[in-house]
Amino acid sequence: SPSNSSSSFCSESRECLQFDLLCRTDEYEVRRSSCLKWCYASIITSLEPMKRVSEFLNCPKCVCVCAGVRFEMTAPVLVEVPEEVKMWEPAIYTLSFLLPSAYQEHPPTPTNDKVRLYFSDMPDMDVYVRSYGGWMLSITSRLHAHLLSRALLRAHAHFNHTHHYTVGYDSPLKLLNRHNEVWYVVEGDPVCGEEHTPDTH
Ligand SMILES: *[C@@H]1O[C@H](CO)[C@@H](O)[C@H](O)[C@H]1NC(C)=O
Ligand SMILES: CC(=O)N[C@H]1CO[C@H](CO)[C@@H](O)[C@@H]1O
Repeated sequence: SPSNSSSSFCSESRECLQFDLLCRTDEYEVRRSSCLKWCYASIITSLEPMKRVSEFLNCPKCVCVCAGVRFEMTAPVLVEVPEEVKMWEPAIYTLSFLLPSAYQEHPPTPTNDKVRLYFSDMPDMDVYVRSYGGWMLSITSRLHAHLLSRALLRAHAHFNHTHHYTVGYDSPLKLLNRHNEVWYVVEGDPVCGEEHTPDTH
């Protein structure tokens, strides 16, 4: 289930996604998160999609309305970004946030909000993660996705190339020590690089 804030970068939300750290290299981490319910909305936009994330994270007192129910925000907020899109071209981005633990068992019934919202189970998932600080703009997010994919190719790690996730933890009100991530979904066995694998002999 979601955990209450524990990791250092989970500083603003009471509940954050819990994960197991499988391994870490100088360039990325491999994490495993278990199957949980997320609230998500697909938006077609040519606007800076990260602006939408900021709007998502900037709701009063960190409460968001999903399916007519007001939730205290959890972290992180995920944006699924298709790889093939050229910047500023309209594209479908899917924004998701983790349902608080109180709603994991019985999510509310989706209603017709302005943005149509859905609930879904995200399956157990291993992801390659690169973290960065500062403000999450499309251009920085794409740069870090590019750097992560380069590192993964060098490591001969297999991952799903059709999309990456842009991952935000902080509301726009937080000015210092901001934490953002990009994720690629692991395909096959996670690759960590020999020197850093925990069970190296
Ligand atoms: C990669 O992700 C896309 C979109 O989620 C999915 O349709 C596709 O099946 C995935 N590819 C593999 C090999 O799992
Ligand atoms: C998973 C977990 O421990 N959730 C708890 C987080 O904190 C709230 C309020 O303090 C509890 O109600 C949850 O059970």
